Amino acid sequence: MSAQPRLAPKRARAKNPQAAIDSYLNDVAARNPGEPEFLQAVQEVAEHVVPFALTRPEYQSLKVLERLAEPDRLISFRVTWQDDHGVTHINRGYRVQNNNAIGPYKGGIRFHPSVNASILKFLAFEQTFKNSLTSLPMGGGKGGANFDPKGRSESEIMRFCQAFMSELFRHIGPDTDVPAGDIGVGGREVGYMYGQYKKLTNRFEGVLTGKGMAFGGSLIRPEATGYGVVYMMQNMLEHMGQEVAGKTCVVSGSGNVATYCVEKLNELGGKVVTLSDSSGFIYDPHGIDAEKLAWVMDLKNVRRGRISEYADAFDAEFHEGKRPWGVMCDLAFPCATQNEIDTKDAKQLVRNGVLAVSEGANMPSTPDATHIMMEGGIRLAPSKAANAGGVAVSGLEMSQNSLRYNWTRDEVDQKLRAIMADIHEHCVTYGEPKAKSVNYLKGANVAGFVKVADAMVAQGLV
Ligand code: NDP
Ligand code: 2IT
Repeated sequence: MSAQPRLAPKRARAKNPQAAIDSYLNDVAARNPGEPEFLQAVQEVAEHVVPFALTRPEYQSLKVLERLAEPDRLISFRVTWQDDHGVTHINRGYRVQNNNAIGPYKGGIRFHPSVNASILKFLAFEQTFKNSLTSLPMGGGKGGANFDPKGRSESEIMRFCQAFMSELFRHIGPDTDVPAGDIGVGGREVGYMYGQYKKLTNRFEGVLTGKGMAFGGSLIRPEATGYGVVYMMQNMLEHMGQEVAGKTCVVSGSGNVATYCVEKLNELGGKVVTLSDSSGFIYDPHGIDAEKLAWVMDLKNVRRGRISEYADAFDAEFHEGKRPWGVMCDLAFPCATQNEIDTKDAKQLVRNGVLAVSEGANMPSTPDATHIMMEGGIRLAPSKAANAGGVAVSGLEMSQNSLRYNWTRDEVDQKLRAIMADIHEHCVTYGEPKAKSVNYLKGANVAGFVKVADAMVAQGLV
């Protein structure tokens, strides 16, 4: 048989782009009923990638886009554990291995009560494009469980992580699939999962990233996502002849991504006036400086408290049940969760004259909100580009584990800055550089797609 891919039939090549997008999305919708988040993620990519794929017949004949939207594997398993009172609990664990055309599956683990197949399939799909953008050899995957860590004791967290890994270990490996953290999973949980993996396999290897520094972690990995989100913003602002210094910034969330985003904004002379959690947001008109940020990190990582407590400790307002997008600012950084900016929020951001948005959370804006912001003149760095710094430094952690060596903080930070600058450049190249405003969404989608698609074509129908 010829190694050359077959050309698509003439009919397919002549298809008009909108008809091709509709047909692709209808097919994905029919195969994945009741999975709105997954469909949303595919839709966001299809808008730009389907028309691009129409120009390459081999992508069509080998159904590259269709294969990308059908995970290689979705593993679902029971997680059984006992709480401190001896009560037995059953949760559902997952690992979605979306695509490994350019490297082992790679992506975080989320522990949150909302976790289901749709959310993890959306995240694994996004991760495939994001990892490609980093230029490092990593495929796309995501995992998690519908476990709520809130209010759980240290020993309950440990037992849950061990129970989760007791099944996951047989599906992962340093050259197969390398998980890391995400919502509800940080250094503590990665440590417990690593310990259980080692116990079960008797192997000390780079099977997880985000590990502690004493057992194979990388400097800057905890900071990387938040720092990267700000480096992306810096690159966008430079492109517009602007800078972070002196800008008022609104940040949502108060976890890993949000807090290191604030740290970097402070370092660059920005003024951050909000943080949030699932109960509401705080508004501090004086700015969340380094001292207050240290207090927040202790609140969230040690005392495991609520952001409302900030308003009692400092001269600030707490807005219960609200999101921060109505607060006047120049720059916005959604760093909590998916769909946290809806059309109403987007219109408000446009009305407030916001210059640019850098998305720290995965898919934080609804599709309509994204269009409203972009059409309203806001420069928008989509999550798969803006938050890629986290997985990029995970990739660097894998490199260091393979080398059995550690780079310095400065070496890792320099590499992270270079990767984010490169991602920005790719977005500009593919995102209509001649137009008045760069379409970063289109740029990220197409640039992320090309490398994966070409690798899939080269590897044949597998
Ligand atoms: P954390 O668990 O450290 O923090 C999550 C924060 O978001 C908390 O403040 C949490 O509030 C809030 N939050 C979570 N769910 C909701 C919700 N449904 N409504 C409102 N607020 C919510 O997670 P991370 O900081 O790691 O992750 C934040 C986002 O960044 C996620 O979208 C994640 O996928 C993305 N991301 C993370 C990376 C990483 O390296 N960690 C890398 C790239 C992207 P509460 O405590 O009340 O739940
Ligand atoms: O969404 C993400 O990119 C992450 N949660 C980080 C994944 C990783 O493997 O570091």
